[in-house]
Amino acid sequence: MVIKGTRLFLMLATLVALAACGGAPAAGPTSPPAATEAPAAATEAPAATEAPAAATEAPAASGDVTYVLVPKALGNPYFDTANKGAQEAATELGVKVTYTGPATADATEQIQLLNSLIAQNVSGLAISADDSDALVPTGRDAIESGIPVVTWDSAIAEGGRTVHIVQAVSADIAAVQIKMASELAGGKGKIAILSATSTAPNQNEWIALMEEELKKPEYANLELVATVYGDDEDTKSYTEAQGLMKTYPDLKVIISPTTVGIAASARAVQDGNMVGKVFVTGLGTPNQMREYVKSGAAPQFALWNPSDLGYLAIQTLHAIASGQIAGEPGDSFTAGKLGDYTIADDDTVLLGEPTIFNADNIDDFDF
Ligand code: RAM
Repeated sequence: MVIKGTRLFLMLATLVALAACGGAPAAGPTSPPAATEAPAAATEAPAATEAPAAATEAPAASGDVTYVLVPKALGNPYFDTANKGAQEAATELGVKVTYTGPATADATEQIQLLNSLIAQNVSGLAISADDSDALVPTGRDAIESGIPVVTWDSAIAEGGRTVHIVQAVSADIAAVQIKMASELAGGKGKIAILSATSTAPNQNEWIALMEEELKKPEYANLELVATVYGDDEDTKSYTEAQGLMKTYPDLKVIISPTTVGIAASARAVQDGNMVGKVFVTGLGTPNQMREYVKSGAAPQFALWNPSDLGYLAIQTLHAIASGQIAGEPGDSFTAGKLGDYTIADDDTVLLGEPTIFNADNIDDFDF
């Protein structure tokens, strides 16, 4: 949380941080936004070292264009990987992409940051939203100011975005997690969900769809006993996982549809000597989960490629911001190495299908 008196400092620090990763806005006001709009996470900002230098050296094919990739929160390897893909797209397109977000996955902090970026008149925003509805007015403000808004990973509701990039079909993401959980539970027993924040648009959609999936006859013997929230913070997620195992001594599976929660849960299972009794599955990154796949704490989990997601978000944003497409349903564009995409009727663009990771393939991936 930001202490009021520090806001001006944080705001200035953010501007410096943005500039440090090649992110000074190209056009628009250079005067700083009002202090109340200062982002809370300024001091944690941009992974400047991860941005390829070529992003600033590439030919300025589109002039001085600066897009901003905004994750739910900084310090999450999933979002850092998305930024790698975003920087790759920036290099190819000859634009700048800066990476900045709130310190925690908090919608109020994210709105403050976005207000600041809108005031700086950046060329486009690519956002993973901390709250679907709360961000609509902010997204609308951006669009009305001529700043296209592409959401990716976690959507702002329609009206507050131009287009949303969907990582995989949501029902498939839910179904694969229940299938993996059922396999690990041997088809019967208690299962629990350990999610991110209680407002996370993507996790909440997947949880609702998992509850639907559990109504299928083949899952009649699985009992969902609890859904808890680790807020995409490692320590809180770890403590919540411990709490689940204590409250439900015969718990079979923890499903964690978040890369932070799944790694923390697997660690809690391992530290608590519960490997083989409680299994963890859900959505994780191979590099964070490799150890737990091999120990048996989390034998299988799923994910899409976050780098491709960040790459597609920037390619889509550029297609709209440069006027190649209006960003309307039916519009088609080419997203560099990923090929051709068309915006669907519900303002979405679909990346592809999730991959299941297990002992057989985990070493083939490095992200
Ligand atoms: C976390 C975040 C992100 C989600 C992944 C699976 O990193 O909550 O939004 O898509 O998990």
